[in-house]
Amino acid sequence: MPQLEASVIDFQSETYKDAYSRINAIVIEGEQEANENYIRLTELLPDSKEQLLGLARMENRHKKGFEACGRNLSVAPDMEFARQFFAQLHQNFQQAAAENKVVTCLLIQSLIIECFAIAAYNIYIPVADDFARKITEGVVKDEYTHLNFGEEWLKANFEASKAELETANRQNLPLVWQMLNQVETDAEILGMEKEALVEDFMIQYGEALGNIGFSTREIMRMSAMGLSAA
Ligand code: PL3
Ligand code: FE2
Ligand code: FE2
Repeated sequence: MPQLEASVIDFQSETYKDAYSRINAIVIEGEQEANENYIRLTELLPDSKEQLLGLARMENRHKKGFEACGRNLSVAPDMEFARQFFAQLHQNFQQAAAENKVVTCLLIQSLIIECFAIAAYNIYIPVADDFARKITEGVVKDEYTHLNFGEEWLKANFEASKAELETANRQNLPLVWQMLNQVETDAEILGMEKEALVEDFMIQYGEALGNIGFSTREIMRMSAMGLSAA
């Protein structure tokens, strides 16, 4: 089924607003956790403190933007659903941070979560209402700079990070496919196809792994980790 066009979507229907209450909450929670994760990373990477605080401030702005998108449609975000949605990834980040595993933290936040966000926002933009489209277009530009922060650091420390990156990828990427399955139905109501989300994610994530220094063969193996079970 091709992507729906924004012009045929009824943004005020109960079906749309019900699905939006969960997707909007996920995005708000994701931006909130991203804010906290970059602040936490300042303790692991004190030399990059100012830059990380800048990223954290952007995440806070993104959160406010998406809260406005929900209000604009008179939708109350289901934050409890969203906290559950991120629980496992959240716990993995917390545990890695407690163990000072900066490579794992960067993989979870700057690669996986940012690529997930970029894919979701890119696919959402053509089917969003006018208000949300403008907000999301501004946000997605910032997300590329967050992804770039992780890429640059991991590229500069590639040989020392490689083994930990592969382990962290194996532990965390399957969670993304599970998360996508959980929102598949709601995303479709918003006009977003799961296949398009998977494809865009694989492109962003594969490119990121290539920029860091992985070979094409390694990228193929890593970026499909856990996908067959999804
Ligand atoms: C980090 O800057 C942002 C983290 C947000 C993560 C969002 C993941 C969204 C996945 C849900 C798929 C539907 C997207 C809807 C777009 C508004
Ligand atoms: Fe963000
Ligand atoms: Fe971000």
